[in-house]
Amino acid sequence: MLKEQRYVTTPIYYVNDRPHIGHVYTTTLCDVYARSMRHLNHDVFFLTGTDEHGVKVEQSAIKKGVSPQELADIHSAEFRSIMGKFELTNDEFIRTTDSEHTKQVQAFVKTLLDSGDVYLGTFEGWYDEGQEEYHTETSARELDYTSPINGKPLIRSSEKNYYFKLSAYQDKIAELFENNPTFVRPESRRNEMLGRLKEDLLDVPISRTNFSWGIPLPTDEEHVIYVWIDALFNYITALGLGDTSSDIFAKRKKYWPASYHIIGKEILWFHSVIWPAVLMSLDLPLPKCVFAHSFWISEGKKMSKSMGNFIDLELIDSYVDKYSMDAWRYYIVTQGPLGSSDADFVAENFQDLYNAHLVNTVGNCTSRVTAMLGKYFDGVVQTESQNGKRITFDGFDWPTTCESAIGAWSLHMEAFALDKAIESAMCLIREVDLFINETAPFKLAKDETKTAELGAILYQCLEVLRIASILLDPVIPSKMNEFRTAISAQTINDTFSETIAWGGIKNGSTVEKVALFPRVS
Ligand code: ME8
Repeated sequence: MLKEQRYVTTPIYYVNDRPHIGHVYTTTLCDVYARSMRHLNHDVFFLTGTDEHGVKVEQSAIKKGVSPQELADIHSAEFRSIMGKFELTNDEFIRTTDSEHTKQVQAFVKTLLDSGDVYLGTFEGWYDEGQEEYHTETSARELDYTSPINGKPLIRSSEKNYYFKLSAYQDKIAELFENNPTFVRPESRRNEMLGRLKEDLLDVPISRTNFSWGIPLPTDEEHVIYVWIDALFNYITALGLGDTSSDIFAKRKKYWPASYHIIGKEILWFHSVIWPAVLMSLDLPLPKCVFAHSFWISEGKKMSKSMGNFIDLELIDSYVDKYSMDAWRYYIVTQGPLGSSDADFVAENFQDLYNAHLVNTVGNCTSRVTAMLGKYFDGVVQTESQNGKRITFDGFDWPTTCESAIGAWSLHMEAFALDKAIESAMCLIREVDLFINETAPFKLAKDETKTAELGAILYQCLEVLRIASILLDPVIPSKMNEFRTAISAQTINDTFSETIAWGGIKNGSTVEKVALFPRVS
């Protein structure tokens, strides 16, 4: 079967500081998407990594008395370690100090220099040091001359740099937005960009001279490549697109263009305007979608170390220890800021959601069904048929219900509506609870003439739970794996449509009682 490619990327993370909930969140979203696309038998490439050059890293290193490379090594290793820890299944972890990356960035910049889209010029504007970004007079005024990210004053600054003629791409970018209404999602973010695109586009620096920790400009030693240009290229250098004679290119060129660049809202301009214009200049295809989620805030306020509401790895660990890694993943993916509003991380909400969704729904239903099979049939799965005919129950056409849930799940996952996809699986489980309440197997168990019905009810419950467990697998992989092992279900193999089809559980197979999500107070 010919597989389709799916390429999903996270931003690459700055190594001037340690990872926090924001980084874990974006990467987990991509992980859920990547896992679901693998289940759907697509050929997936999931990229993450670290952004290691620039003033911020240079200055942090000076403060700590280490070299920028040493600082980058320490923090990049910590970012890499969160991948294993949070069960994030990235296929590659790129570092912008990797020689494969730097070599290709120089090659791309050389092509830009030769294309006529780059010139040496002087620019004066309002500079956000933390974000390494220039603002025009209008946008600086709107921001009250302070950084929207860290609140520090913008600095009036003038620089002689190489500039990319973003202004020459004004019409093409406008066309891109017009012709592809889903190029930027969600729609509210797209509208923000459309608003900004009404102003004349300013050319953007691609080189800097005020620091040295960066990739040297191939044609002018006084300049290093601007960290944002260096960083954006990671999405294609990881695939070897800048070195067409490499093995990496031969193996990975098929993944471009990306299906999704998943990012936070604060870096959307770079990804949805500057990056496409650079790709247009290089004559390369554009990513299919840039999806910008909103921010986690904490206990009602912007996260800040000085306010004491910062969600760092240590705090995350305390949740993982108390509730399990899967519970952590479930909470951030279903309650996180995927849409246009920020999401508030509140300890009480975590506990409530854990109890309602994981303990009372997934945990309770799986333990209820496996316990009844143990009690009434010694843990042996019965057939759902009698005299060659399926026993059915009024109002519950399970094969059809499951089929439509699987269809909805697939569509939502493909569209990166992860919360909706997960909800379609949770609905199945709630319906199993309803089925149990309506058919009352515990009553049938008292009547020997009803053994066939009882066996059929429990078969159907277990089979729906098995199917739901495959659909929930991308978000809570360990627990769902534990469940499928306990019910002797086959592993999720290469043919999704067969594995997920009704009838996967064979009668005669054995089932152990499970307790997936213990109650926590
Ligand atoms: O911007 N809530 O790196 P970075 C949710 N190196 N997500 C958050 C968040 C929050 N409160 N805070 C951060 C950079 N994030 C550049 C990117 S890409 C070519 C270069 C997440 O370490 C979110 O994904 O500051 C955001 O875009 C990213 O972390 C920024 O990470």
